[in-house]
Amino acid sequence: MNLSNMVKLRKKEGANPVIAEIKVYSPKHGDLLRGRDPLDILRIYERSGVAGISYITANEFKGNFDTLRQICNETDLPVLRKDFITSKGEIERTAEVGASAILLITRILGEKTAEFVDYALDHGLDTLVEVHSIEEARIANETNTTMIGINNRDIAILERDDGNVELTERLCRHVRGDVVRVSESGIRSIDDLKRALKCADAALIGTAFMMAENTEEFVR
Ligand code: IGP
Repeated sequence: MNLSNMVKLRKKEGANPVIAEIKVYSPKHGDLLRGRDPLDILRIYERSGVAGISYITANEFKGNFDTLRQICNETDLPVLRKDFITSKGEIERTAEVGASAILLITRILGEKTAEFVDYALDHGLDTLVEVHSIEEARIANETNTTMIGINNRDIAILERDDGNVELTERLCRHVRGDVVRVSESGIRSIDDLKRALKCADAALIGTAFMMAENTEEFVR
């Protein structure tokens, strides 16, 4: 099942739909793996009943494509590839490795976003189009994307911005309602998650999940 349908299924089941990120490093918090194997984290996430897995392949986050391949091979859950995608070749590569979805960032792609969305959809991928302002929401709304992500954090200054769920609350009504809406970044607690899910269909959580003793309590 693809990522957007998995989110809908989890919602129907009464769970909190969470896309859990295997985040090995954060520019702000440093190493998040603490000696663990990314695949061990994968098992923990799977057992918690998350809707999908996210993995960042970008260098800035010490990610790599081989680990993405491993994750895709090792799980039946839909996998989202996160990166700062600027070329269609990267979309092809993402589809080939067996990922379910790809992140496309309006801040980077601008008016080319719609074309990249169609290209990804044609390659069988689900698309998560990321926005951080009303203007970017307008760009995302005009595409055929299946999911729109409100990034609570400003990617231009990376993780010097902690991110606040308040942005999800403010931007949600500017995002088309017929797509899966995802609140991304800066979700630190179950309270934050509940706040995000009042307007969004799903939440994308990295740092808090990498640090949590119990990820299951976020999901149920
Ligand atoms: C996860 P957090 O605050 O839970 O660790 O955030 C995720 O949203 C964040 O890593 C992210 C990201 C991105 C990373 C959102 N958009 C684009 C790299 C590229």
